[in-house]
Amino acid sequence: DADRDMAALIIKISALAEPIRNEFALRRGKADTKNVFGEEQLVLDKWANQFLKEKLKNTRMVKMLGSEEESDIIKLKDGAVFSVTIDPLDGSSNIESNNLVGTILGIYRDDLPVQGRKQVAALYLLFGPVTTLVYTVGKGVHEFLYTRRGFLLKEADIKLPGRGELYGIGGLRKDWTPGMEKFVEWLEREGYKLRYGGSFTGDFNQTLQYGGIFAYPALSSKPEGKLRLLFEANPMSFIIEQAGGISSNGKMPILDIIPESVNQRTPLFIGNKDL
Ligand code: AHM
Ligand code: MG
Repeated sequence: DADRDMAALIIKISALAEPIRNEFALRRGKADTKNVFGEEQLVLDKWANQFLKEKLKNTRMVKMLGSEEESDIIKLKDGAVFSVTIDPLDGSSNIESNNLVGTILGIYRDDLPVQGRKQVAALYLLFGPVTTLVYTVGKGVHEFLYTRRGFLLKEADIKLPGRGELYGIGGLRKDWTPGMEKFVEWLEREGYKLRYGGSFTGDFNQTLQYGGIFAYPALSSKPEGKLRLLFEANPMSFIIEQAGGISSNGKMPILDIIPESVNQRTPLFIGNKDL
C-alpha cells in the first residue's frame, strides 16, 4: 500500500535488520561516553547510530536525519524526499542481560522537527527470539518475521484486542504522582497483569499483541518523563492509532504535540482507548 519511493526506503531499511542483529554478540560493553541526554552510551549504541546514519545516507532518499544519539538534525542529501528519525538501539540497557532491544524509525516528507501527525510511515525492528518488522504507512499495521528467505508476512492489519490484558509502567513507583498510583491500583483490581521489560520496543510490541497500556509517565524526578517525543513516542503513536489504539501525554494526543526542540521528552501513555 505504500507508494514506490516509500516502499523502496522501507525495503532498504528492512535489509539492515540482519547486519544490526549480527553485531549484538560482537560489540559488547560500555563506550565511556554519554549521549546528549547525559545517558551512558554502549559500544552498540554508537555503532548502530553510525551504521544507520551511513546506510540511510547511501539510500540518497533521505534529506534530514534526527537521531536519539545526536544533538542536532543532520542533513544527508539536499533535495531528497524523506526525513527520518531514529532510535538506533532502543532499550540498550537490555543488551547485557540479553533481553529485548529494538530500532525505531519515523518517516516524514516535511523537514524536522515537526509534529508527529505529519509522519508518512513509522516502523520498528524488534530483536527478540526472532526478528520482526512492524510498519505502517497510514493504511493499517503489518508485521513481518525475518527468516532465511527474508522478511515474510506474519500478520496483516493488526488491531488491538477489544479488551487488553497487560500493563507496564516505567519509573520508580515512589516518583509517580498520586493519580498514577491510583490508576495502577485500579488496573490491578480490574485484572490487568504487570509486564514490564525495560525496552520500549518490546513493551510496546506486547501491548500491540495482547492489548492494555504502556506508560512512562511524568515522575517527580523527571517531570517530562523519560521517552523522547521525536524518536520514541511519535513513531509508536502513529502505529498504535493505526491499530485502533491511542496515545497521550496525559493532556493531549502525542501526535498533535508541536515539538519545541529535537530532543524533547514527553510523558507517554499508549495502548487501548478505554485505558
Ligand atoms: P534508550 O533508548 O536509551 O534505551 O532509553 C529508552 C528506554 C526505553 O526502551 C524504555 O522504555 C525505558 O528506557 C526504560 O527505562 P527504565 O530503565 O527507567 O525502566
Ligand atoms: Mg529508546
